[in-house]
Amino acid sequence: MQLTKQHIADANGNLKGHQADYYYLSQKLIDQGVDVDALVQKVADFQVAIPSWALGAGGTRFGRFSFHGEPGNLEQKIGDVGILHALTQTAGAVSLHIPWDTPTDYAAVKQIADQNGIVFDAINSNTFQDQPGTKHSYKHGSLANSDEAIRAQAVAHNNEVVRIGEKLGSKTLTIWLADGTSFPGQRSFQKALSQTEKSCKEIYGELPQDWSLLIEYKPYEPNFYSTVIMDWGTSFMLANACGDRAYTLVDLGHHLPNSNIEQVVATLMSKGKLGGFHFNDSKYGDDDLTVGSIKPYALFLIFNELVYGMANNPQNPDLAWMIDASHNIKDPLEDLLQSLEAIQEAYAKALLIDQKALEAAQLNHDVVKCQEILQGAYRTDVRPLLQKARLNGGGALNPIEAYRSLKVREGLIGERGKHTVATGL
Ligand code: RM4
Ligand code: MN
Ligand code: MN
Repeated sequence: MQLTKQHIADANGNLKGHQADYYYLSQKLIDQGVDVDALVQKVADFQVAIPSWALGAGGTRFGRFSFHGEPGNLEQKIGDVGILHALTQTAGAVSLHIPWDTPTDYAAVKQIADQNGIVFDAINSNTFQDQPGTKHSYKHGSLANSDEAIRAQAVAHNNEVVRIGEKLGSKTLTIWLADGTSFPGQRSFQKALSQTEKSCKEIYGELPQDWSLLIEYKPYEPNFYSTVIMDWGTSFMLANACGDRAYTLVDLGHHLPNSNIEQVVATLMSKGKLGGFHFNDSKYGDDDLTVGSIKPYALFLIFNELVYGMANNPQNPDLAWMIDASHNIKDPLEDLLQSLEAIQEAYAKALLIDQKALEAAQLNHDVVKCQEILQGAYRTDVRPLLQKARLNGGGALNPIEAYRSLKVREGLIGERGKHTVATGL
């Protein structure tokens, strides 16, 4: 099922209401000195990768309720990303997870991606599960394992993932490790960390010259006592040990409650070491909920630092943006549409912050004014700007309404059947 511009224009119908909203908001912003066209263009240029594992229903430890019409293979998954991109014009990339989504027919996969305007962003390895046919088990760790043969197998897997990515045009490898311990005394912290550093350096050493390495961190789960790469500091240290093209990746759900993620972002960007970003939202742990569904103001504050860093830290690379959410009870595509909208909304609001006025208020120690500036931007309803950015690219006025009125899920069920199950967690 491919959505054409005509399908979407039909679903959009009359644009008069939008035009009136856009006119009103843009006049107000122009009066405030905002370059509205430039802002709309920035929003339109912001592309977020969809992970191949997020297109089916996610499970929990207690069960998994699959969703009808799930993509049954990689080609269908890319087709789903194409639907998201056609509607939103902001999901022009896919992030594959190997071996869940190892291509069997590269030419076919590339052709479907091309047809849908999708590129291959960061590619993810998986040494947190055992795969059929592998000699050694990762039950007691992979890159951190005390057994050299197991570490070698995990390093070889990462090298293989890079070779797969090279065939698709990807330029970035993301490593997330489950390695850690569930009980005190189970393993030496120091040895686990130094083995991990050695393994990461081996992987980095085999990377093509135009590739980068992203190192993700997470404080706990699946291990409940310790995780080897537990926080941004550990990831930063490993990235520095590897070299210039190794960076830290921040996943919003991978922090202990109440961590100041915006400050982590600012610190890493000032050092030129923030390479990737995984969006989701959470209440308690790595909940992988829809972006902006729980803490939208925190997301806005994080975007404030990202926007500042993108403008002021030329030493920091372009970031690999990805949604890393799981959809246990919603239609995965509708959930992703909600996440994409929330990301753009937070980004557009952060772009509205008057950085000069904020700096002046900071230098005057005018704490009240600083808060007024941030909250003034946050309270602006920027949705007409997002609509404008989408419409300029041929996208939907309201992606979820269009998805429903075009009966996309019904179409997918018709093509794939009710009981397909996507690979992933
Ligand atoms: C992890 C982490 C990784 C993702 C896996 C599926 O918690 O967020 O980024 O690859 O889940
Ligand atoms: Mn992640
Ligand atoms: Mn996670």
